Amino acid sequence: MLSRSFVDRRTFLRAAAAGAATAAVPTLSRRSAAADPADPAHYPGLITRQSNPDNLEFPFGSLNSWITPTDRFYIRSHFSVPSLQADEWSVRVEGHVERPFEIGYEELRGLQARTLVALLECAGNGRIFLQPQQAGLRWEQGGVGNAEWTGVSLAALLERAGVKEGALEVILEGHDQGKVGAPGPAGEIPFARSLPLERALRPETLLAWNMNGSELTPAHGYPVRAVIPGWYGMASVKWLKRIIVTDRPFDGYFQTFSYTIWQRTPQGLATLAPVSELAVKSQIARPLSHETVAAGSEYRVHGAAWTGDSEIAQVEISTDGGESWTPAELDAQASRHAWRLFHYQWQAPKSPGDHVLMSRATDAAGRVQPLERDEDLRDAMISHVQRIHVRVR
Ligand SMILES: Nc1nc2c(c(=O)[nH]1)N[C@H]1C(S)=C(S)[C@@H](COP(=O)(O)O)O[C@H]1N2
Ligand SMILES: [Mo]
Repeated sequence: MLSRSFVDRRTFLRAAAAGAATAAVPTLSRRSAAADPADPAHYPGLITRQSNPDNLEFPFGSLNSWITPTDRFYIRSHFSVPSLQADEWSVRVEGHVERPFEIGYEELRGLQARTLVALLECAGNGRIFLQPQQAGLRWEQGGVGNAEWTGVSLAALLERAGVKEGALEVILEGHDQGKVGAPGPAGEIPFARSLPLERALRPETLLAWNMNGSELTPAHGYPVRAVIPGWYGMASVKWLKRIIVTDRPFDGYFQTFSYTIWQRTPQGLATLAPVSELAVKSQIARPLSHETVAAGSEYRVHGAAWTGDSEIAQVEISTDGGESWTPAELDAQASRHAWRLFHYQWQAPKSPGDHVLMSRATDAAGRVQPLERDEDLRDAMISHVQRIHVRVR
């Protein structure tokens, strides 16, 4: 499930040595100068988890559409939003290439465009459910959204630059920067993540300028961001500045000190790997945890399910704490790398009582959402089945 080119690097040993500090929340260096069209300090419809830098989540209980409207799409930023102007912006393609070049906004938008729907989920979504509590943003269920993106395949730019023999990864660097605190580098660093070359060359790996049919908002990466369908959100670098092809692994802060998980080698050793492909997961939007449901009523249980490089094959619901499971109905709207909405008509018992509802997704590759948390995943990839406590009265 994870790229082998990312595994077994000696530098992860250094990161491992600093393990306890990986959850440190980066501090910011300055207040955002950029403004969303609406007041930047207020994002109606989102729940604030942190201000300055602004991190906000979608109230998942209000899920009512396949596409998440832009003003309801979660925001995850490590530093303050850079103030950028499309007509002054350009991205540079450099490194292990034959012909490094720079391309501006208008020229980029003139290239062969693709539009696709893709889900982004923060690797920390659901962190509040972890026991013991982890440092880092306490996302509930709303660090996830499903949007339509328009842009150009990163592959087209890499082709123009001419990737040299021996290229291994492509680093995406953002315009935002700040201090991350010890044990990170002492000075400011930009947000940056690398992709294996194979992933960078997939046609659906986009440099996007539109979200849901309009230009990106400042918080979501204006003027141009990467969208890496099938991977956790941290790979979809916003406010793109540079694209650097390398012939060696990139061991940046955001893929060694943070956004990493433990994996087991065939010999049973633990080795650190960057978070990459999405795990199969479903979330119930309603009922909310501890919601009261009228005894004897017909209740529409609903939510969303998603996975990485596959498709949702089935979502099952349990209304008896996991004793028995019944398939939910999958809604018609489906596309690869998007989420799939589901619903289930629950006949609430006639007598009062407390019940535990659960949803469990399976994808076409045969992966099943786990019932228990895998502690090797540290504070990321929180995909285990959640127990929704409901009171029938
Ligand atoms: N330049 C930059 N890109 C970034 C980030 C960031 O802090 N800086 N955060 C990443 C993370 S962790 C996530 S989950 C997604 C969130 O994208 P969104 O804010 O548009 O929802 O952006 C990613 N891209
Ligand atoms: Mo994230």
